[in-house]
Amino acid sequence: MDKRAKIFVAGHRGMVGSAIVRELQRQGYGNLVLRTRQELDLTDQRAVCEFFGRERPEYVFVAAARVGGIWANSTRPAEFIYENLAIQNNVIDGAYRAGVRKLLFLGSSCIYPREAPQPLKEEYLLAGRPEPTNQWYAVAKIAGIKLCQAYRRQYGCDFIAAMPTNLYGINDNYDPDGSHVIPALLRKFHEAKLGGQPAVTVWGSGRPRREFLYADDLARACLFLIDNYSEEEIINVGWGRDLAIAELAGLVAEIVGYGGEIVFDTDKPDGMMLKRLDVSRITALGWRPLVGLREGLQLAYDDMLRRLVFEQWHDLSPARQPGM
Ligand code: GFB
Repeated sequence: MDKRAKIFVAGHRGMVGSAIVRELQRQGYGNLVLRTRQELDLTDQRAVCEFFGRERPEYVFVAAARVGGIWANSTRPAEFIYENLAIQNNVIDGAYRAGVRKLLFLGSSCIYPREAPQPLKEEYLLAGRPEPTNQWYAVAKIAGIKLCQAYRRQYGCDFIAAMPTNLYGINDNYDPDGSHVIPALLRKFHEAKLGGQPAVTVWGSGRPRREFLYADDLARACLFLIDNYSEEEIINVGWGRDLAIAELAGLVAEIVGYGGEIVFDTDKPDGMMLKRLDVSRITALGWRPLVGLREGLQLAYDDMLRRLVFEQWHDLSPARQPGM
């Protein structure tokens, strides 16, 4: 990308979009087009079409999505399937009509079949049924991948799709019912420490394993892929290393400084037991993550504390986050 290129980051207020904007600015890209949800509703086809016709960006990062943790995914299926389908239909088709030079669509590791072999290779897409707790989100994201592939085949658009592993970082969502596991645990252990609570409850058995990537590492990967990847095939972004949720809970307790007991609520879902990405394709291109889990958790905790000084918990729970 030329440093003067006009770049639209869809979803720039959420965790992933804001990380992409930070990275673009850090690398000296100054011609960014950004719209809040109030300024441009991405589920509104006409508004999105008009926006693209008027602004004519050259590059697009699709980081806007309805995202959430396991509980939000399983209890609000209509929002997860409808809003994601609408946003990606409008943005991808609008980008094609406006002659965008390159677009990067963000999917998620949950697009892979529940029973797929580990680690998850890109070719396992659609080789089996998705995990039931997030099937609605997965089906929408798979449709987004297929849109990019179809527009490439029929219209020759340079639209690529990256599949990040579970993400965390600055600007995360801390709503207890909507959040992913890392912000949920940071908040639970922090509140338990302040309140002197003897135990913290962690959902599920603690046995599922997850891989976590710091959002700023994903942002670096997105810029890297825009410059170095132009294939129809999807591409995974992660570490290729995972840990059990019980181990993660221990690590978060240590970082927060909580010394009480950790108990597991097996009435809550485990979701996929294993979800580790095969990252050989992106590492062969020369990209690697930089922020390890312990360091990233400390940075995320510092961000949570900083935001809490100025805001209340309900302000740390945005309705729509970019996503995975
Ligand atoms: O992060 P999480 O909600 O997403 O949950 P998924 C990961 C694991 O952490 C699950 C456990 O086994 C949860 O049961 N867990 C333990 C908790 N305590 C908590 C807690 O307090 N809150 C939460 N949220 N989890 C999501 C998908 O699946 O992953 C999305 O639903 C998306 O569609 C995202 O793909 C990346 O990894 O299970």
